[in-house]
Amino acid sequence: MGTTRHTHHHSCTLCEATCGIVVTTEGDRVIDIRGDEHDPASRGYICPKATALADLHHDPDRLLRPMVRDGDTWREVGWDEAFDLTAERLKRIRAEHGKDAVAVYQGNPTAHNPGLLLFGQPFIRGLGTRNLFSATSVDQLPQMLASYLMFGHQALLPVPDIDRTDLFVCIGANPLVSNGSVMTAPNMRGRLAALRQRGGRAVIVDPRRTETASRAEHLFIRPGTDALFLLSLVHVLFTHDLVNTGRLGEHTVGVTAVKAAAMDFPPERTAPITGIAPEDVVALARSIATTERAVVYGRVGICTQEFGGLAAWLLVVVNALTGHLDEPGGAMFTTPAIDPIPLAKRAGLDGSFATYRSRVRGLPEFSGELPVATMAEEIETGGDGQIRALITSAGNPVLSTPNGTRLDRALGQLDFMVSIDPYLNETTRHADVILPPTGPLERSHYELLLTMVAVRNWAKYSPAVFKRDSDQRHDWEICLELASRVLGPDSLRMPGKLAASALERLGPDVMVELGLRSGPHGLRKLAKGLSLRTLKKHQHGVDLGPLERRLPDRLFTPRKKINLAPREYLDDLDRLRGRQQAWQPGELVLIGRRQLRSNNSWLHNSERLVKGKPRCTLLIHPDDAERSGLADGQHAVLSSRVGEVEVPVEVSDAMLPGVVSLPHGWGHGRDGVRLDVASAHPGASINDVTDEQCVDELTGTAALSGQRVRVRAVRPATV
Ligand SMILES: Nc1nc2c(c(=O)[nH]1)N[C@H]1C(S)=C(S)[C@@H](COP(=O)(O)OP(=O)(O)OC[C@H]3O[C@@H](n4cnc5c(=O)[nH]c(N)nc54)[C@H](O)[C@@H]3O)O[C@H]1N2
Ligand SMILES: Nc1nc2c(c(=O)[nH]1)N[C@H]1C(S)=C(S)[C@@H](COP(=O)(O)OP(=O)(O)OC[C@H]3O[C@@H](n4cnc5c(=O)[nH]c(N)nc54)[C@H](O)[C@@H]3O)O[C@H]1N2
Ligand code: SF4
Ligand SMILES: [Mo]
Repeated sequence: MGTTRHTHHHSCTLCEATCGIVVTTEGDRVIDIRGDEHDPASRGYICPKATALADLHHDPDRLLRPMVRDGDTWREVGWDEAFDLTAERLKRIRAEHGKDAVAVYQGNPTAHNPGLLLFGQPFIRGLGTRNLFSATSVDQLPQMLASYLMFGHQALLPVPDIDRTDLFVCIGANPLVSNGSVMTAPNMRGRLAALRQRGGRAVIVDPRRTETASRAEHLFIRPGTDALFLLSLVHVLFTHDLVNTGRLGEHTVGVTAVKAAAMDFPPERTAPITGIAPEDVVALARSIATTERAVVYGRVGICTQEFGGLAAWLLVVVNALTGHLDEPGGAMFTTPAIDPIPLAKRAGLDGSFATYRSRVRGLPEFSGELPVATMAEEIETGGDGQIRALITSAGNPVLSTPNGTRLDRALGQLDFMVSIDPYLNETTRHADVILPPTGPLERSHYELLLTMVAVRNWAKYSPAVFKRDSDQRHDWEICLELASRVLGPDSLRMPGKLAASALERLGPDVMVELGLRSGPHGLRKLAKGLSLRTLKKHQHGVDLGPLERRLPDRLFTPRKKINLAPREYLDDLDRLRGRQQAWQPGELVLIGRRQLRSNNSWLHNSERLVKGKPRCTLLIHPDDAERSGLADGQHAVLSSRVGEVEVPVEVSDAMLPGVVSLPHGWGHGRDGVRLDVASAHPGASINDVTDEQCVDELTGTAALSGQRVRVRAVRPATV
């Protein structure tokens, strides 16, 4: 009825690509979401998930007011009541049982939410508990550890310079579906097509012929064996005289130690284990070394496995030994407009490793966090330091961490749980209080974290699309309020030593302004430098150019040297040597997969993203299907030491024989969730099968990939 339409420029914050979007609204409705053609990074590209931002915004299941649980029923309460109750319970538990009795789990959307990053972190760190957990330990922890041990800072992650490389070696990542991770690069399909067009190559190393692999050269690898494969690559580099550390040679220590370590792993010895033929290893090593602009990149597949630590280290080693570190077309470092590293430094977040260990299983701390694979047992096991209360923020660990069934049970035995989350889902149903934050269209956005790992330097600020309701709270406001009530009004000392009360009025935008001005592209450095005002004028964002050489200046190691051979890794090689067994016939191992129309566990409540045939299927090679008496479409029971799920099978020769694949993030059939659409498309949770005892012993990262499983037909196939 004559309401005017407005267009807003914003970013999709669902995944790391952070594509620019144009949102058309009419009154309080989203009418349309499309790609912003003038966004310097995404240039009009979006994936099908962007439109789901509208579904999230209008989702009748989205919580808008705090909820308090009374037994099995929930009631909406005012913010004061919710905060009072939460603070009172958390304070009492801390007073009675000590700081470690309150645990925290932070999930993935934290990374896409600058308010939560800037204000959540100080609150959570301020609790002073050892029981901090996050999705990091089911994800990129090994890569952060490598950066910490080799470059001196956990956040100094190398990024593949995808637009200038001529050889993209991609190990354990599927960027055509994930849209790139630790590589903010919207439209990977376009970028890989451009690579081919300029005569370049992409080589994918993966146990499945993925969407990315089917458009590139592909080497099948047995899950969990990447460290062996990479050591053989290093072996060939040395034995074929292909090592050339280039410009950074004089800033690198440990080359001899790496050489000595690799000599035990000639490709002939590792081939029967990895499944990659020696001649393929030699050819690839030669290509990497002789292509001027080449890069070796890896992600989730190399991290969440038994030797994730070693594999993440060796990726950097190969790039360094072939002169592709910090060189155009290689593995480079960004120059973000707001540099999070000084911020992290001030918050004491440079990194740390194994300075203490978890109480029950002795898993190492990383940067003040313990591996989430141990969270359930830390709740269940009595004694000093037992977890009695849990704060979850932007996470759904019941679906996203190994042995979700056990965690599900353990959460039920907590004295108190509070969740900062917009949904009543598989995890938050255990909470006593849910504090729902504003949604992505109701807050301003500056891309703080992902500009650290983008393939070009760029900056963008977007004001909120919708003004939030006066009775809604941003994540950062929730964290600030909790900090003030649980830890005291002056507990949050942010950069610049502003007290909580001052920050309350200022919020993340002011932090962005301060960060921009003091950053490398800021007003202080350049006459026409960046400030919030200049960014507000450039609503599509500002391109700050291609990545530039940053080393050795950007190194944070004591002597400003790249440490190619940290002791931690050399010591872990013995464990790897002990595990060099060829595969047993009939052995079956599990890997995961991601799907374009979903994002971890929390986008299945959008009808347009879940419609169509069920997607939570078990991919299995025809030979394995036949041996198990399974036909396409039939239901199978997938089982392991910890549990079993029933899933339809999809017979596919894209799988390496002996490997089956189930996507993660499904399993919405649990009682008590308020997810209308998702509950009608529940699927099964892979993490009801993954074993929380399987970890990379070096880093504590969950070894989700490569676990032994069994598959049997629900009913034998009829003949
Ligand atoms: N088997 C297996 N397991 C895996 C993986 C795998 O590949 N295989 N992948 C792992 C990886 S890489 C990751 S990152 C983890 C993800 O693990 P999690 O982060 O634990 O899970 P998500 O599904 O991302 O859950 C996000 C939660 O945040 C809420 N949320 C969304 N936006 C916001 C917000 O702005 N503020 C707040 N406060 N809450 C919000 C959602 O409602 C949801 O409850 O899963 C891991 N688990
Ligand atoms: N559409 C969509 N996009 C997403 C997400 C999503 O859920 N859906 N999640 C986001 C998140 S949180 C993240 S962290 C990123 C992840 O981004 P990616 O890492 O690019 O995504 P994955 O699909 O997990 O890719 C891992 C690949 O490793 C392979 N793999 C498994 N085990 C092994 C192994 O032992 N060795 C090797 N070499 N490969 C192995 C798998 O087959 C898979 O192809 O994606 C992000 N983007
Ligand atoms: S790739 Fe899709 S989900 Fe990711 S930011 Fe772009 S539009 Fe959003
Ligand atoms: Mo992730």
